[in-house]
Amino acid sequence: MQAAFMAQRFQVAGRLVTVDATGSGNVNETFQAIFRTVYSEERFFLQRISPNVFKEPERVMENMLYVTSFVHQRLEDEGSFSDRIWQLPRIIPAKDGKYFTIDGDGYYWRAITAIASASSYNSIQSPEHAYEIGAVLGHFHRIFSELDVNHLYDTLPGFHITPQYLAQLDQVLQTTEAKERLASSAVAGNVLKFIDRHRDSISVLEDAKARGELILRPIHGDPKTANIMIDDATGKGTSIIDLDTVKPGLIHYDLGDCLRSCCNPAGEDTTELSNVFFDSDLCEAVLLGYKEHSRNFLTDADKEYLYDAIHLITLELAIRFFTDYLAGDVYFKIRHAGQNLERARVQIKLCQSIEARRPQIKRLAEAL
Ligand code: GN1
Ligand code: MG
Repeated sequence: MQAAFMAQRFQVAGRLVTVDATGSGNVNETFQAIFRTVYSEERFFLQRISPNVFKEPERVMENMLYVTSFVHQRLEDEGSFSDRIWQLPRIIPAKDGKYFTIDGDGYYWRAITAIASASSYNSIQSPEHAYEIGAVLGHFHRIFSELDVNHLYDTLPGFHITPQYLAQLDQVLQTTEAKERLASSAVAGNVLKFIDRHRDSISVLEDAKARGELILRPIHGDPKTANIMIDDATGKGTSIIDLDTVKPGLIHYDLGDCLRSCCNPAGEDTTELSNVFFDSDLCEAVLLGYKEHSRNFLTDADKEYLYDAIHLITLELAIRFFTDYLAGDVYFKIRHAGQNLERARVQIKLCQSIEARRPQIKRLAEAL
């Protein structure tokens, strides 16, 4: 098996015991590998970076190296003052000293340490879990804000620039394949109608950025529930994982993405649409954790656009899943046909629920 072969190219002591696909993540191929020596064991993640998504994998790894080196130092410096041991995975170098290795077909592989005795969840487990997710995002935003944005490559141009996703949808809609898929499904037609009704709100964050009200800062890019590790022993958040999309952006992309993910108790891959809604109590818990651990990092302008961010990033993900469904599933991995359309419907249902709770969400933002 190729993953087993690639796992042995990294600087890990001992002999390979198993390497299993984890099945999580919508973009990269991820495996968990176990190596053993006569007295210890090491578990780590082995990943094949998606070439459909990341066109410059070396830059992704350079960003990751810069971010992890900087953050590890900061976590150590602050260690004795903090209420817990904050963690961040480390890149395991290949045997030749590089931070990736390339297989015979040109795919990039990397190895990343696993955060031990901690778990991540695809959907929220409790209000305490929501608070801890907010705490982790707030903590890392505070530390990430000290990174020099000029040192970070934009590894995914257009990522979270919502008007560009809409333009891509419009382009895909011109293709024969998309027209056929649309014509054969009333559900797809309704998704498109919903998106069409929201065209006016698509550039709300980009416009605020252009007016200088919101500024570029280092962001995580993908702070969904599944990317936040919770310590099994204490129940506290301990780490944020998946550093592929750390890059300059608006922190609203992160806040919106984290809240759309955490506040939908059904999770984003459910097929039970009736269970999907935006839970504003969970939103309050996330924001409380965020506020305490970011140490009041948000400005008034940041708070002003919080509702828009939650609504927009949810709508954006609906557009992204829907576009990929129409294009023949070229970006997000699927486990069954039609999954990207199902995912788009979940985000639309969530968007409707966010709209219905606009006053509550606005009040929570004002109270921050
Ligand atoms: C993708 O691969 P994964 O699961 O980490 C995507 C995010 C989406 C997310 C939705 C680089 O993340 O933007 O919000 O799926 N990542 C990329 O689950 O496009
Ligand atoms: Mg990701």
